Amino acid sequence: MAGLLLKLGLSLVVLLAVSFQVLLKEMVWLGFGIGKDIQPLSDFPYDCRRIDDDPRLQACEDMWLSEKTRVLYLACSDSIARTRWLPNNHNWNLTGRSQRDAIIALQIDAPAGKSFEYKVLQTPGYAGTLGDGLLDLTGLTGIDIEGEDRVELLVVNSRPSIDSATGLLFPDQAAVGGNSTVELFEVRGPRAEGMTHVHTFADASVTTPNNVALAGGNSREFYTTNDHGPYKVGLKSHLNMLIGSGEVAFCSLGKGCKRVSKGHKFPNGLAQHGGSLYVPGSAVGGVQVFRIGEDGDLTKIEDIPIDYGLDNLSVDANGDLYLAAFPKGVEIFKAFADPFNARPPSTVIRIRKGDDGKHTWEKVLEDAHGEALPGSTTALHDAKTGRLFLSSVISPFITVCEPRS
Ligand SMILES: *[C@@H]1O[C@H](CO)[C@@H](O)[C@H](O)[C@H]1NC(C)=O
Ligand SMILES: *[C@@H]1O[C@H](CO)[C@@H](O)[C@H](O)[C@H]1NC(C)=O
Ligand SMILES: CC(=O)N[C@H]1CO[C@H](CO)[C@@H](O)[C@@H]1O
Repeated sequence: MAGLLLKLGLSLVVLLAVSFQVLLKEMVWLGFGIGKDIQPLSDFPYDCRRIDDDPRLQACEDMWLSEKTRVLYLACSDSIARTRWLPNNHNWNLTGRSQRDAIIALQIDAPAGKSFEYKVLQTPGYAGTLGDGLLDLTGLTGIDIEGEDRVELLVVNSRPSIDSATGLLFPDQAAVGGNSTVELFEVRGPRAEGMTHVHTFADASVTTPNNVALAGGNSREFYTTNDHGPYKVGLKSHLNMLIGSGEVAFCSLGKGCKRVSKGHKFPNGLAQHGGSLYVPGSAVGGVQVFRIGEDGDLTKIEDIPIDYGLDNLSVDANGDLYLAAFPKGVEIFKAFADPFNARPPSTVIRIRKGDDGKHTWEKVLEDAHGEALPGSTTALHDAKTGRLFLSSVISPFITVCEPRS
């Protein structure tokens, strides 16, 4: 037994040493932005403004634009609470858990001062965890239902775990990890005051979900990234970027979920377009492209190497992909430590498919000094107006960039 343990221990050390050599170099380069020309905002043809005096537009991890109804849905939280409770970041302080996470429905064609008219969507009838009615929002996607004004939203809900022995929340969540689920809601019309809960996806293959993407033309089948893979807590959870424990899972209403891809290094905001699934990596730059097959199975078809730590991807109406990226990965950790004062640099990258079917990328916006952009975790392009919306899991504001005419 001792021999076996030693052997296991040794192979782990060897594995780590090898990973360190290969990976650490790349991570250090990405982490400190070595060898990059990080440009100031003024180099780009946009006028950007912060919407920074609105506590409801805080810590909006993710966004989805309903092209049909021109409503931008944002998964917003509370910047301070994010530093207390965020299972994907190993923050386990239940006392500090946000009491006001909500989906914000922003009417992007109805300006109101420097902001826009919006509704904070209520969730009547949604029980939350043990009847608290709370949501713990991170990833979000949605779909316009054909022939109707209705949209359906899928959200990642990073909930705390319940101790089945006591029927109460585990007092020490750090020991057991959270109980993240994916929730399906429907919103009836662009002016709706609330959203109706339709289904909770809770599954053993959905362990550390970070973001969601539809698999096809409905909300009943989707992909989610387990950013830490199966490891919610413990050493392997902390080493996820080195050991590449990240996964992609596929869920189908009624059939449950299964893991369809492994070996990812902190995969996060994935996106689907035209039968392909795009999975970015935060720890090691680049986007992996998969073809969606039978029953959610994935076949890798392309690697798009990009030397930035990448975050959430979104697709616009033209089929272009927009990526929020960290020119200096380490700066985002500072933002987590002090959300109200940090000025992390950020970059927005656009990926386009060429006539030869291959993808190329270019930088469309960068903010070397953190003048106006949040430490972006999501960038969304409104193809109709050319505007860019930027939001961040931690920043206490969102940013709107208007193309300069
Ligand atoms: C947990 O959160 C509460 C409320 O925000 C805070 O007062 C407390 O200091 C936090 N505890 C730790 C250990 O950080
Ligand atoms: C996790 O959430 C699901 C769905 O609400 C629930 O059935 C399950 O008991 C929860 N498990 C834990 C450990 O909290
Ligand atoms: C690295 C990072 O911040 N990625 C974010 C991408 O979006 C998911 C959910 O939308 C967040 O949980 C991640 O933190």
